[in-house]
Amino acid sequence: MTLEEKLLSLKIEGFYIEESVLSPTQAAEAYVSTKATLQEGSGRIFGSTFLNHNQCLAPYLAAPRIMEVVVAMLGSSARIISTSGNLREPTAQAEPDPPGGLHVDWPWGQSGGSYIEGQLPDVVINLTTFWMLTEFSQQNGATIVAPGTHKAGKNPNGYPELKQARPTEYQVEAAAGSVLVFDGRLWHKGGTNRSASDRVFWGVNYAPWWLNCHARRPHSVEHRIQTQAGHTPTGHWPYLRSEVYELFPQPVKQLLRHWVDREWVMSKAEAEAAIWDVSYFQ
Ligand SMILES: O=C(O)CCC(=O)C(=O)O
Repeated sequence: MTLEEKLLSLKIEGFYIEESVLSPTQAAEAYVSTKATLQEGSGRIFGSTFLNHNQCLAPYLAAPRIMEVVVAMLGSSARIISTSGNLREPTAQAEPDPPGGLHVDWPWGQSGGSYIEGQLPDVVINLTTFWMLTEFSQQNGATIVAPGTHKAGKNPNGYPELKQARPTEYQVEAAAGSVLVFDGRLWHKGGTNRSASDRVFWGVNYAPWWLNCHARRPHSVEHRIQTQAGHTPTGHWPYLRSEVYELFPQPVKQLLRHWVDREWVMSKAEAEAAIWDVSYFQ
């Protein structure tokens, strides 16, 4: 697909599939590594900073074919705001999930905390990418999307009437090493894994520099404000450890530098200087 074709798909359907971003060997190695880490702990420990615990995908996160789309959609200062490792085990359930039951993720989702309220703005503020470390198939419960729903201006979270099936629901099938790229507003869900093996993928979110993610960080001012408003943010995105960050190639560092512990956290003295330093007003 050309860049124009990809952007058109994102605009009309809300998603496209980038094939062979990882070679079969790279995907297989990342699968083994990701699975081993996920089996060590729980999602609660990892938060959405899975990179602190596993770095196997880091060398690829600024892949040129992904970045050309990210930059075209979100600008040249776009950055990665969350990373998660996901393992979907086989289930004994014989039937696939019934249609419906779709959702969108933060900040569009309106069932968790710190979300965009009311009518959703018609603007792309994040691209979600699912990096497939195993194949995605109907049999193993590949992600299901409802094309075009990113334009709905509403989302299904918390609205029972919107949880109905959409006639165009589509299950994304692709080989390991592919990346599903979608507009963060797109309604989606995981299917039922009726195969004999796990389905493993990373979720990586890209967003423009101006998207405020602090509500996801415990003890931040925004987290407290949202909590007081009754929207306690669920899930957390701990800072990226600097010793981990140092391992990454420069183009990947560019995407992650906003997230590193210590480096960008204002000390009390700096905060006071920012208030009183008259040179800021000149
Ligand atoms: O399991 C999947 O394919 C979908 C996961 C999902 O819906 C999500 O991470 O928000």
